[in-house]
Amino acid sequence: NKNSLGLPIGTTLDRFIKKKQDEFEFATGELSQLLRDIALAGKIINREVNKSGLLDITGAYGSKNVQGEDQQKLDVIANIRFIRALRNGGQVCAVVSEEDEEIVHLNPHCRYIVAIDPLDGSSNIDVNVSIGTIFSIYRRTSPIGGPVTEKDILQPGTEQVAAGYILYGSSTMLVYTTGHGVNGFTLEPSLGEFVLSHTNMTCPEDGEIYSINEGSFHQFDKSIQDYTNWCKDQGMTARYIGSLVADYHRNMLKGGVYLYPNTKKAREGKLRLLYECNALAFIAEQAGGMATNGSKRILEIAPTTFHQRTPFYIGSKNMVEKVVEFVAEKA
Ligand code: AHM
Ligand code: MG
Repeated sequence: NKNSLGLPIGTTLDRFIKKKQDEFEFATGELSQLLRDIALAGKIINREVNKSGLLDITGAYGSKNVQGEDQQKLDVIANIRFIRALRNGGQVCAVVSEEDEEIVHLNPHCRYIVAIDPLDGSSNIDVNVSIGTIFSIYRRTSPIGGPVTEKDILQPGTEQVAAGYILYGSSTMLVYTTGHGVNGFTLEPSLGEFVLSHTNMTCPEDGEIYSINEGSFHQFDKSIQDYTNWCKDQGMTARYIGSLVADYHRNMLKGGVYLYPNTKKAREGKLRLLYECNALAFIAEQAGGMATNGSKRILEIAPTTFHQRTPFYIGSKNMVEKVVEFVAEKA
């Protein structure tokens, strides 16, 4: 029941991070603090998510909450909470978020940049289905103390220092990597602590599950249409929650492939490179899986804009390679 660090199942996230810092990884402790801040934000968002069905009820008493703020949608609340936690934690100079058009500038004397989707799976928020938070951490390349530049933000995924996600599912989990394997922590609600539950997570090389929104079939390129038909010929299982984190997480554990291709409506695909795809691609590779846009490794795509989209194929290695074969044949 011990992982490679000799830490037993049940170790709290805080202790795990501390132990890693002591042993080899983050000399200054700043990254450790940042990871703890993200976990704290996750717990706060988890609390909001859990009572989300009650928001309308409390809203019925008036459109303002106790602080006099207007009642807001959960994804907006999550963004506010997340950025507040990062600001108070004091390790981050800038945030790029799905919820903010522009960069959010925090403390210029800090080293780290965070890219986040505070609450992904927006169509599932109001219907009590799993949703997630996705985050990537980068080191700025410009000098500490000066203004954060566009170049600091537009780094390829290979430069991630750490990345992870929080899944608000039947239980709440935080999964992250710093480039030394992937570990998963489950929130123990009565303690309010994430505890180590999944050590050195790996993704099976093969699987039976394919996850794609087949309602858009007629909008796919022929290669992806052929691929989904091939999946059916193989007798595979279709699973699609419509929540990237949940779909990815299931496939990583069970073996499967997730596809969000370019479509006639979404010509570049739908998902965002900086705060949706890169984090999951880093985790997938650390777990022995693979992530591509069809012709290029996701982590090597050089971003040109903050909110850019990309076709996204991720999951079990052999299954993603099969998708690449189909895409290459029709190119
Ligand atoms: P969002 O950022 O607006 O929530 O959109 C991202 C979500 C993913 O979680 C999910 O995989 C995908 O959109 C589903 O899209 P679709 O409904 O087109 O299948
Ligand atoms: Mg999103």
